[in-house]
Amino acid sequence: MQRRTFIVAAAATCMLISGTVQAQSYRAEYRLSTTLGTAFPWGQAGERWAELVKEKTQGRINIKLYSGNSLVGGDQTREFTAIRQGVIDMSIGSTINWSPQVKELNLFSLPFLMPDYKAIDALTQGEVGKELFAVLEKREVVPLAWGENGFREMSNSKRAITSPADMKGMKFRVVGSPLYNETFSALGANPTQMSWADAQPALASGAVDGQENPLSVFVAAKLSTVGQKYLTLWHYVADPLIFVVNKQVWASWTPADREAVRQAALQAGRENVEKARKGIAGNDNAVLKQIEAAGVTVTNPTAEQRAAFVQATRPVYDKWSKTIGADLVKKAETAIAKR
Ligand code: X2X
Repeated sequence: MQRRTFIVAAAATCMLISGTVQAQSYRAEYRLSTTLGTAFPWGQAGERWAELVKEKTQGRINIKLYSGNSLVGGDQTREFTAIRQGVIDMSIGSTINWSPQVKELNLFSLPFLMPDYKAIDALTQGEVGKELFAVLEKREVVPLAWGENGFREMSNSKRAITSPADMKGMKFRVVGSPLYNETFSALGANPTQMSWADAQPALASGAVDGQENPLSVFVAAKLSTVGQKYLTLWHYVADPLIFVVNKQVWASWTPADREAVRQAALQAGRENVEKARKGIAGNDNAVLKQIEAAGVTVTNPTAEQRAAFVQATRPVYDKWSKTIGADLVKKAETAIAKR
C-alpha cells in the first residue's frame, strides 16, 4: 500500500511539474509577420487572426503583428527562412515570397494557369492545396489555412499595354523567384527584383516604370499617386496567402490551443478571401471605379490580345513546370479543367 501511495504521489508530482513547464513554455507574446499592413486586406487578416486567437484561447496566446516584414529588415524573400529559424513565430505569407525556398509554391506564378477565382479555389481548396501543405510540413512549418492577396494586374507610367510589344524595354519591378524575371523578359520588358519597401520609392522616382500587384494593393497603396496611370487587367497570376506557425512554437501549445489557433486561422482566412475579392470579383467593380476615378486608364485585353501574352510566356510556363514538378502541375491543370 505504501509503495502504491508513493507511486501515485510521484505521478501527481510529475503531472504538476509538467503542468508548470507547460504553463511556463507559453511566451508573453508571439510575433506574427505579414508583408502588408492594416491598410490592406492582408494586414487586416493578421489583425483578425490575432483577435480570434486571443478570444478562442481566453488570452493564453497573445499575438503581435509585425507588418512590412519588419522582422527580416523588409526583405520579404527571407521571411520563410526566418519562420523556420524561429525569428518569426507565425506568418501570413504570399506564395510568391516563399517560393525562393519552396519551389513548389511557384505553381501559382505560372503565367495564365488560373483563368478565374474558381480556378484559384480549385487549387487551394482541393488536392493540390493539401499536397502543398504536406510540402510545407516537410519543411518544418505548420500550415493552417489559405488566404488571398489576389490576381496581379500590371500597371505602368508610360502607356496603355495591350500587347507584349507595348512592354518593350519597359522597366518593371518584380519580386519572388526568377520566374518573374523570365516572364517579363519573355514579354520583352526589363524586369528587376526588389522588395515592396523599395518598390514604392522606385516607382515614385521613375527608377522603374511599372509593377504588378492585386487591385486591392494598387488602391490602398495609392499607386496612381506615384505615376501609375495605366493598368492592364490581364489576370496573369494570383498569389494566395498561407497562414503558418513555427513548428517548435506549435509543439509548445496544448492540443486544445493548437486547435483554437487552427480554427482562428481558417476563419480569418475565409474572411480574408472575401475581403480581397470585394469590389473586384464578379459584378462588384467598386475598386475598379475608384481606380478610374483617380485618373487611371484601365485596359481590358480582348481574348485575342490575351492570347499573345499567353503565347509569349509559354516557354517560361513549360520550363518552370519541370522545376515545380510535372505531376503537381498536371494535377493543378486537371483540377482547374474540372472546376
Ligand atoms: O511585394 C509585393 O508585390 C506583394 C506585396 O504583393 C507581395 O508581398 C507579393
